[in-house]
Amino acid sequence: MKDGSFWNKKVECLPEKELRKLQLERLQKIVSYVYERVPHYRKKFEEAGVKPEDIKSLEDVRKLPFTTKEDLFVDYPYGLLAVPKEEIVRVHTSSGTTGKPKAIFFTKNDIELGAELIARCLVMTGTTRGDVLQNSMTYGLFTGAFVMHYGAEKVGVFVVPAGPGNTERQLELMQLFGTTCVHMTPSYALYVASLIAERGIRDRLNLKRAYLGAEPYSEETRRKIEEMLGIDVYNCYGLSEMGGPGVGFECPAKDGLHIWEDAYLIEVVNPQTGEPVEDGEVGELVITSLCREAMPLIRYRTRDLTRVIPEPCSCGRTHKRISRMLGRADDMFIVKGVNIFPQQIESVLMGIKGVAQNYQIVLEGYNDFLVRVEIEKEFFDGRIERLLQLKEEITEKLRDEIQVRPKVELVEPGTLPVSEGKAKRVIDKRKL
Ligand code: DLL
Repeated sequence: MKDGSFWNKKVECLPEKELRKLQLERLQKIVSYVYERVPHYRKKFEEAGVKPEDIKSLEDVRKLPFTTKEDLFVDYPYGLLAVPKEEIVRVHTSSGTTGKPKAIFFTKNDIELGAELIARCLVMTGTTRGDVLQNSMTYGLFTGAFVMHYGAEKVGVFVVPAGPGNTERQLELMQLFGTTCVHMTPSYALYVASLIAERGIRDRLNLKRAYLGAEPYSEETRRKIEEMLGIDVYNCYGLSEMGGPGVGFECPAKDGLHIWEDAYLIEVVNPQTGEPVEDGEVGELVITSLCREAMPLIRYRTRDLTRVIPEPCSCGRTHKRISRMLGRADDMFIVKGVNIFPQQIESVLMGIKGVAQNYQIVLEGYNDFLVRVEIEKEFFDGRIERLLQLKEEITEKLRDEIQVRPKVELVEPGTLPVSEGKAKRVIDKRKL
């Protein structure tokens, strides 16, 4: 493990007992706070027959009803606002697959909280004053860029607010300012890395680290990007509803994401029943924000699937770790009765030599689906045998992983649409 350092060592290494005590105090406070200030919460608590004073231990959180995405649309957009409107200093939105975007409000303290948590994440992974962070997430209604930006500035990092896209310009900026770290989605990072390889400019860059998040990706993808660029890749998890990126972040051990538990109380539940699963078992992540002011959420169902890593971390931080997201419950698709997550496919593809950076999954019917894969240029040199062999290898490895044999189509690099933000990997023709 490489040396990491601390932004707020006292809190980051708070002994377990004190951390739980702090969480309980904050939980009790936030439950009373929303009960008093948000009629929708009061109504839900009353329907569930629970009062703030019933929360006597952290386990008592289970007495409280879940908050779901649907609750964010009650008396939209201000239905869950817990402060007078004058206290709002910013809104971020997150578009679901359909309909209206979720609107998430921030007070000044909420902005400060996001910056504080990101500051911990950056310093933990070795980024500090003197570093140059190229922020290639979208600036705007999306939380991704702004929250990272404020956190980086708080640390004293030199931020290049590049935004996404215009990859030529991204490469120019990297060279001009000696960018040491980038913040982008993993799908875009794969594309940027492929362009850097194609131009042969890796040695002219000063890149050391990439913070990749906003969408699920596999360990194989991390490894591939690390190898292509000769850097360390850290996984960054978050969601607008909880204030954006930095809810969970990898430390230099790169073995799970620490959740900042002084700010978030997490549970992992069975997505069907809502019952808690054992530590170490996969389930849906449920988060209660303990410190947010404008719009705290109680037991929010993220739909993200993960598991708690029960062992203590070698970095010394006491805050619980979760595994990288195994996918979103909503992203799962069923073919021939088998449940498949896009990430299983990604993980197989990115581990195969010859596979390039991009792929697409096309759901054609309920019994078959197609995986389109970009293959390294050198495979298109007329040697059909080699191509067919690779196609067979991909098909077999996918079948081993998912138990269904997909159709596989090999295409040249640059054929599939490039994503600059969150990638759309699955085309569901059954719904078109
Ligand atoms: O994506 C916040 C963010 C920005 C996180 C930048 C990291 C970096 P939303 O647009 O509201 O917010 O989307 C949140 O994206 O519930 C997950 O399904 C997915 N997601 C975010 N980070 C990761 C990650 C931002 N590291 C939704 N791994 C979440 C897997 C992720 N999925």
